[in-house]
Amino acid sequence: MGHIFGWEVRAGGDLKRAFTAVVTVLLGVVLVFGIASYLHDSNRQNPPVIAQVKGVAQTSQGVLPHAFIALNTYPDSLAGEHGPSGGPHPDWVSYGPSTDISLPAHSLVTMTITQYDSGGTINNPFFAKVWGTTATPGDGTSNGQMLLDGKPVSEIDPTAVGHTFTIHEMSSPAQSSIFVSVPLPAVADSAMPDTGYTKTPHVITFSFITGSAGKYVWNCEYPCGDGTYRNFGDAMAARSFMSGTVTVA
Ligand SMILES: [Cu+2]
Repeated sequence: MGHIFGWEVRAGGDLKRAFTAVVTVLLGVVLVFGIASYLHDSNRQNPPVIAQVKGVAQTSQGVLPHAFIALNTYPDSLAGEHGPSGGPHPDWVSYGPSTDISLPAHSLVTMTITQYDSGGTINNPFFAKVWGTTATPGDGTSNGQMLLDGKPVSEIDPTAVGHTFTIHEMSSPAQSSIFVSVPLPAVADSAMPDTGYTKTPHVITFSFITGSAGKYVWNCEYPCGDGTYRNFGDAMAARSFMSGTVTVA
């Protein structure tokens, strides 16, 4: 007779069978916890970045609250929402501090993106152009432009794109339509340090007007996810790196 977790078992075959059963159950538990923690990590998200209203602005739709929000684009995942360890894919490119953003309804939103990543030729030059923006008061831009490192532009070199920030039109009668897309130029390879981030990122500022409350999605349209599917894999094929949600409330 032997005892395994209080069960009386006969020596020999029964003991072996009981041992095998216990090991199988333990392996199952380890596997389930492993998968759960992987899924938890891969869905890790910071709280949304919330645009802050600071005063009002004169716009084509009259005087509106003027909200400001800032995001960054990184050549890895070490500075954004995946935590200082970078989460499950520290070498994947990412937006931060979060890929979920929240904007006030019926407002002028001015967004600044600081772009630390390199890049290359975009597959679709449509996304090297600026779409859907309105003039940012006081910075010299017109409708359809963005401010790039202090200069108003309506497009960038399609052979030197780092990422895009593209809020997608949602075909729904229940919410206002928004389509905004801005290209973020690549930092030159010569300016990309071996470790840490470039001291000379590109700074892109643009504005757009929100409508009534709604939920939208955005993503990067430059195939920046190394790997499979002609660089549309990895970071481009997962949540919380190059895509996220826009909540207008
Ligand atoms: Cu990208």
